[in-house]
Amino acid sequence: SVQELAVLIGTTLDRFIHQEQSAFPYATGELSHLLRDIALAGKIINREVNRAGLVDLSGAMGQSNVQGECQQKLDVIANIRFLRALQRGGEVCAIISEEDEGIIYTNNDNGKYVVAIDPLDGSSNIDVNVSIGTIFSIYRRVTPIGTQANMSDFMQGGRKQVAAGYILYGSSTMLVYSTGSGVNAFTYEYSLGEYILSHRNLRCPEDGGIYSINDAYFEQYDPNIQAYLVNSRKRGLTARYIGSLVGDFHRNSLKGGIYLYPATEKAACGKLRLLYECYPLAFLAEQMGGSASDGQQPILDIVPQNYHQRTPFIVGSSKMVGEVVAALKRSV
Ligand code: AHM
Ligand code: MG
Repeated sequence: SVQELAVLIGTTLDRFIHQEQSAFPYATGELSHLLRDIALAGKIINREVNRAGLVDLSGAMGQSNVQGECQQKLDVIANIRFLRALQRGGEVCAIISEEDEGIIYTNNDNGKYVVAIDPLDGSSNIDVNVSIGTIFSIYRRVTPIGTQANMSDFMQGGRKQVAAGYILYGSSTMLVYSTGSGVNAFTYEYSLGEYILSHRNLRCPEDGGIYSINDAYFEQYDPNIQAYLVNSRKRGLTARYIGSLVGDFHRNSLKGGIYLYPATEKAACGKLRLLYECYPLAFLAEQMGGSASDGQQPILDIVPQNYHQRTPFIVGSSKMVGEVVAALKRSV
């Protein structure tokens, strides 16, 4: 059976979640369910992502889906899938998504958790068969169970995340997450339809040889960032930039490296969003022994003000992030 096969090749996500939950005798299992819901929605998105190249083809042939709607963009589809999964799951009372302006209520006021999510990040890579990802962040609500959730549930700050993670739709599909006791990665095995534990307790190398930044904005960066980049070239670092945050983050976490999206002249706070891009990846980075900063303070210490706020983002190997932060401090 599929179960037996999975046992042969390793620990499945479900088994791992179950084991992790059993380690906490008072855990009620809702967070486990929630993680499973996200993983399941990820499988569905994965299928859509894999078929993306065929979508235009069916459009060209005049096909529409069962509801008679025209094919929708993949990021819109991903948003619908995740919202539906979280709504049906019953553990979540409210959601913030990159795709929606305000709070999305799930009609489950008894849910204990709220989720901030970027359903499909890396928009410029979606239509061209390049890695993209889902990023999620989970909090236990602070408003009373049974009442309507509100902004305060989402404005707790990055250190209050109870879990965070991403799904990378790359050359293979991976779910990487942490509940605050290390980071584990699961690779999706297509024929089994299971995520299999492939990287136990991921650690980010303290130092690395890769830097990832959009070099086209060089002239717009702070002179200290410019100096850091010039120096990086002299030191013989190598440049890797997909323009897909999840992919760039994943690579650098495994190999050792730094990702930077600093402030530019046009965007004083950079581009990336605090709640559903930077907080969750910063949480993972710290859990892996790496670090994440906005240049002044750790990302997780930023006090949030609104749902879609942006922040400069410097993340990766702790030594490299430290060097950039030190360089920026020299300018003030
Ligand atoms: P998105 O949320 O519209 O997809 O934008 C986020 C993406 C990141 O994945 C990526 O690191 C960055 O934007 C790339 O931006 P740029 O093209 O300015 O370098
Ligand atoms: Mg995004």
